Amino acid sequence: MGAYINKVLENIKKASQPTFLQAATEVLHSIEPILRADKRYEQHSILERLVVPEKVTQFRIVWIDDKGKAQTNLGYRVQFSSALGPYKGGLRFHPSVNLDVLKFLGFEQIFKNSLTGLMIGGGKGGSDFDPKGKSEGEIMRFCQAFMLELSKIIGANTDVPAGDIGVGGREIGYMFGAYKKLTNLFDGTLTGKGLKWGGSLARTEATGYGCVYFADEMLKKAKDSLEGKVCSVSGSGNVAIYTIEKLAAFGAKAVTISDSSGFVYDKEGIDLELLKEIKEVKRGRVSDYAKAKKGAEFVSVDKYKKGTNGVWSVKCDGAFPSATENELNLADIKTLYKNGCRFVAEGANMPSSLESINFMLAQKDFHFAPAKAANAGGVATSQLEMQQNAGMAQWSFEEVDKKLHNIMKDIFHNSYETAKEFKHSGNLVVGSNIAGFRKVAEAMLEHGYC
Ligand code: NDP
Ligand code: 2IT
Repeated sequence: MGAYINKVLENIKKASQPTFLQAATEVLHSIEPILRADKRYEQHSILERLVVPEKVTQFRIVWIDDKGKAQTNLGYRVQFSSALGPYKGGLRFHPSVNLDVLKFLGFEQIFKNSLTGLMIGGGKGGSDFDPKGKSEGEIMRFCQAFMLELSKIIGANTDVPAGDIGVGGREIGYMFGAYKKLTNLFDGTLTGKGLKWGGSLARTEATGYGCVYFADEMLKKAKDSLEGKVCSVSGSGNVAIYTIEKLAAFGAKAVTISDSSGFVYDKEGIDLELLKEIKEVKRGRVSDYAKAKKGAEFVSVDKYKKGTNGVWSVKCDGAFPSATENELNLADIKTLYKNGCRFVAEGANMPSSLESINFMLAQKDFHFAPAKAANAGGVATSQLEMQQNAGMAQWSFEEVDKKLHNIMKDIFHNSYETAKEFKHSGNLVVGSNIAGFRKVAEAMLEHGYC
């Protein structure tokens, strides 16, 4: 079976896409037990088919900056798998976006979406556009220009994008406005919409809340709880903010936030109202938080020890990486562990390197909640938004939040039981990847070769 997996990975290596290769390596090796138990997957070339996106669209985006100059960016949509439903996944606006990054994100999305138990396929898109330092008018014109092309390939029953890094409620609003005008449709083609025009209550909070619900379930299984835990959180965007909010509701205390300029340590616990004001209203930086909050300390990235992420040098009981991929490396996890950290719940996509995952799985007294399972609450609630749109309904916050909580509990138990079934008790990487894979692979077998 190892030979089959390596053959598929060799083909990916040829494409020189290191981030996608990393994601595929983790998934393919961890599902080896089911490939060995059920030979149909190899017989019907499931892996070879699964690692190739069904369709990739790359397009040019031309927009006009405030000086009247035409600017050009690249736009993409990777429609990876429609085995379980319409393509579903976010849009990322960040200068690091390229096909490699979007293939990794789209690939992860297939299994994550499968784990939610809802009818959604996997996809991802975005642009190398950098929203930092852009005016409101520039953001709007970029979003409109992006939608000019994207609108041709998406639809409520075809492909339903949402937010990700650099894309929040404001950008979804501008894109929806353009989509509506271009297509003459008012439907559920984007999720994360505003509450007055089809958005779901609790979608904004869903990824962070979901990640904490998952961590709570994981700790409960180990006869422990979040109560009284000191937690380190990275990032300071959508996922980080609502992780911090829900941690407080569970009696835990988040003491860090970060961005690409540095991190803040606030021993007293992050002041959520201040953080929301700085990030959601003023669109500021974490250094502004340290300036405004007495006792909070800002450490800039140039002070980080080489090859490490400073935010993980803070002593904590548990860590919630919620910024970006590969932000928690082997040296970081060793520091966290040495300082007493005993669990990690991934809010970001692939924040931990393969080496750090292996380190966590090797510790008997450590609990690791992998991204595909732990951060699935965002996309799950997006699917609840699609359900509400299809029925022209709006559910209450409590109703959506309750459904989200139940989905996260189900994902935990499904992953936990699947790991046990395949003789890897407690290994949620194996459990979640096999549980996610099995459903997609079965659908592919039933659909025939396509
Ligand atoms: P936001 O844009 O709201 O926030 C991103 C945060 O991460 C910012 O603080 C940003 O800092 C930081 N960050 C981004 N890139 C880097 C980098 N290269 N180095 C250091 N810091 C960085 O995004 P989200 O909160 O929505 O997304 C965060 C993570 O969660 C991503 O991995 C995303 O894919 C994942 N995710 C998001 C979901 C959602 O519903 N939004 C759902 C599931 C996963 P700065 O401002 O300096 O760039
Ligand atoms: O990575 C993710 O799951 C997201 N960015 C959310 C995708 C969605 O469609 O809500």
